[in-house]
Amino acid sequence: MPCVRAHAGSGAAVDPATSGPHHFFVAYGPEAALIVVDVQNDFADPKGALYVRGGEDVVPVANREIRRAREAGAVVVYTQDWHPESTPHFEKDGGIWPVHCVQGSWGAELHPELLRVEAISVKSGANGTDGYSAFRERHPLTGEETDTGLADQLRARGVKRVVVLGLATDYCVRATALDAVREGFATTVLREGVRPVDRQPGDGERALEEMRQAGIEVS
Ligand code: VGL
Ligand code: ZN
Repeated sequence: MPCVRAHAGSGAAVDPATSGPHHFFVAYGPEAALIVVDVQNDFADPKGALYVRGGEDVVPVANREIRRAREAGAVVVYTQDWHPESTPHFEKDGGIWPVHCVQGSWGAELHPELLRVEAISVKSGANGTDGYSAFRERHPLTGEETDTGLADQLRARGVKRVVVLGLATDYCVRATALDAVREGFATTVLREGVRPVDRQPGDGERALEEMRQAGIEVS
């Protein structure tokens, strides 16, 4: 870890985590929230049931952003995909996915290296919903939608803008970011901190383009 110190005379610290060419500097403040989407073993560990290629690489990015967010007084939100053993979300029950993130299982736990701070926790995918968005649950068979209450919780804390990272670009990150912008939050997706499932090649890139079209900043 390189040491961080001020340039003589300038008073400006060089942050090694954000000074490289691939790092976009997201500014946090008390009016911002960082939403860390589904950085769980089943997605982020190569032994996970629905491992997302490169999923483990988002952990250090998430940790850097969590630290920066907390230092600036921003709210942190951890989301977890949280399914019952049987749900129309799973292929064995008529859906499309292998069994993953079953409530209380190892796969549903947050990655062990993910930094834990005081935060809002949102668990979605219970009661047979797909649980892609942190803001809204949708049942795949009935189409019924229920609000998770996250938008109101954020507004109650004065949050105006959200930064989203995590897994996976083409599912939970996409759904969460699209709902965030619909709820009126200025929304940024941190490209370095997301990875796609890519069921079809290019799904991740298409999701990022769709997010841009919806007014989301993809940085
Ligand atoms: C997710 C597929 C199935 C996600 C959740 O977190 O993006 N993807 N369940
Ligand atoms: Zn799921």
